[in-house]
Amino acid sequence: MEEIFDTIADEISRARSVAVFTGAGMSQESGIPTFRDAQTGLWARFRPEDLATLAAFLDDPPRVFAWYLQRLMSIRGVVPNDGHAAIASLDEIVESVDVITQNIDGLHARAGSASVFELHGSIERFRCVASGHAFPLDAVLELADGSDHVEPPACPACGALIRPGVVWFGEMLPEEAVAASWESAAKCDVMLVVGTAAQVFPAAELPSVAAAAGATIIEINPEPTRLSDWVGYRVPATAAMALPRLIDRLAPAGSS
Ligand code: BV8
Repeated sequence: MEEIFDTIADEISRARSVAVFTGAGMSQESGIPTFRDAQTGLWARFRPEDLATLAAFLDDPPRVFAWYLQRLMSIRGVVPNDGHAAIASLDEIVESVDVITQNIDGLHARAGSASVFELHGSIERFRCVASGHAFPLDAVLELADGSDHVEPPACPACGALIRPGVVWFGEMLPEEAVAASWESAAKCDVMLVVGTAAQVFPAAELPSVAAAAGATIIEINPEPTRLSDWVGYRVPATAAMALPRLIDRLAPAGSS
């Protein structure tokens, strides 16, 4: 496997622009369960449309709000892993680096990546379901009691329910993040695709957008995905194992 790291490092060293497209696998080694892992996956116990939709929230606000509170508390307890740190260090090596993430855990920004587009929002943001007014995270954290039912607070301005600032199934992705992500994918020389099964759309279209524009696609994932047959390079390894090995070749030890 060593030679593939040399080849990929050479591709990146010649790139002016790199896009890093990440999914739940990126945070798995930080201790956050992915969605599809059979045993620990968040969806192992229910179907996504059962909870991750506006309809589910309006149907049973305390149950859905409690699920996000539980996930928020678990994310508050973790830190970025060596994979997040390696991606952040690309900012010092490549002229232009954008991180396009499907993750809602905020770990790329906490690791220090300067340009992060959150296609599916953030679990650390909350807003009024009616007006979209932001609601303070601290006020939400005070409600966390680990239970399966937590009454969402009411918007102080209009009394409507406060909801998580994530993109639910059936909801449009944030316009700004979409525009920036599609632009980044269309202009990058290399796209690293890390830790995603590429099954959720429209985000999963991004590797094809980059490839159509002539980018080299590099997949880092211990398991094959629907992309694996056509990507330029496939590294059958985890994010926290593969990415630091790649960076070591790009910024030899002791370099500034
Ligand atoms: C939209 C936030 C359009 C919430 C998420 C039928 C009905 C309705 C909609 C649809 C439909 N059919 C298709 C759709 C579109 C739908 C969709 O794609 N559905 C899928 C299920 C088929 N998409 C949408 O609804 C989107 N909106 O289309 O709107 C529209 C049009 C008009 C008008 C209005 C709207 C919105 C999608 C966003 C949903 N929100 N998250 C929350 O988190 O609760 S999605 C959520 O799941 C994540 O954000 C992520 O995107 C996705 C999980 O995927 P992955 O990240 O890939 O994770 P997964 O577990 O699947 O895979 C992990 C991978 O990592 C694996 O490959 C594994 O091998 C690997 N791995 C594991 N460990 C490691 C590792 N890799 C590296 N290192 C490791 N250590």
